Amino acid sequence: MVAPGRALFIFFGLQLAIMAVLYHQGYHHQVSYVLKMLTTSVLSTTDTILTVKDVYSGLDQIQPLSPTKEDLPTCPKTSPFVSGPLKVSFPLDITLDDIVQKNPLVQLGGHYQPPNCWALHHTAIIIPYRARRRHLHQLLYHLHPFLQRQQIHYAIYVVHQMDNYTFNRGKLLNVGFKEAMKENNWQCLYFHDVDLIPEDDRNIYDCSAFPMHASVAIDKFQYELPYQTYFGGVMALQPIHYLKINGFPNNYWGWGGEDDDIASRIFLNKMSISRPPAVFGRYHMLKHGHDRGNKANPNRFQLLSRTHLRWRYNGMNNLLYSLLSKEQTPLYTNLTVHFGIDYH
Ligand code: BGN
Repeated sequence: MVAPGRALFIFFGLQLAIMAVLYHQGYHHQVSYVLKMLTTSVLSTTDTILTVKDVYSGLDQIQPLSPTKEDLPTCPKTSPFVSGPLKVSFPLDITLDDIVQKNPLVQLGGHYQPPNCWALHHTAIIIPYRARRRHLHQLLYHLHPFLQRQQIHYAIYVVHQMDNYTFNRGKLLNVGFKEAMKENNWQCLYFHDVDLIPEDDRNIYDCSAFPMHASVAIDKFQYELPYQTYFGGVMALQPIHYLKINGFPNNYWGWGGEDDDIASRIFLNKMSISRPPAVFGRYHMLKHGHDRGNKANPNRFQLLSRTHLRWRYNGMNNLLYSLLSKEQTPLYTNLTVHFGIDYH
């Protein structure tokens, strides 16, 4: 009699051998299809074993430890509050006051440090914004506890384009970078669309050796990358890398292309893009109609074809803006900017 464990081992060994032979005989597509099916089913089974939690669950256990900060231990590599898939749901008509009540440890300007250990990660979140109040409230409701689960030191900056010119996401992100770095020596910057809600807290908001594309599986795109070099939605860079590629281009007015441009800048600088596993990098996109002042940019194809010639002269080193106000609100730092008629 063969022990059941051993029989299973032999069975899988045989399957693998058969697939290797088939692959060798030219059945590449069929073999990769079977392998893909197997890995997705294994990953989805492990995912269903993990229970889907409320993003606030367990956070009441985070309490200040000792009275002197010097005595604090370093936070563990893996936070004990990280658990896996999270529920994405919001109370009806959330107000900012409700979110403040639910996040008592968040300080003015949307700053947070774990109260009982020294954080290993120091991350600024930059959100480009115009006229999406409900989405901003929903994102703040979810993102604050999401980041606290990860025991990160963080702050949230909302960069608000306050004029009637066409929306300019790239330029807003450059402003966010500049203003956030004036405030603190952040090690990592997350550039975060207002309508993307992370669905799994194992998607840790820290930086890696290469620029990171976090939103790899968005429900709107059936939880798959729309194309291989897609770098939109939520992405992160270390400051040194952001400056090396000269940040985002400032001259993409309207929808589309600025994310492809920054991806090109990364490749032109001989870096590659890191991505979390697709089961971690899952996002729900909040529904919205057409944004006024953000129609598709007809020049984006031509601009993109010239990135290799222009990236050195267009970005952080020619950024012009007027900062109308910088306001520390209880849940975020609000940077209001005006670009004027500046077509850099
Ligand atoms: C692409 C857009 C991106 C956008 C994604 C996903 C362009 C440039 C022309 C090739 N790029 O097509 O900006 O993030 O779709 O919506 O339009």
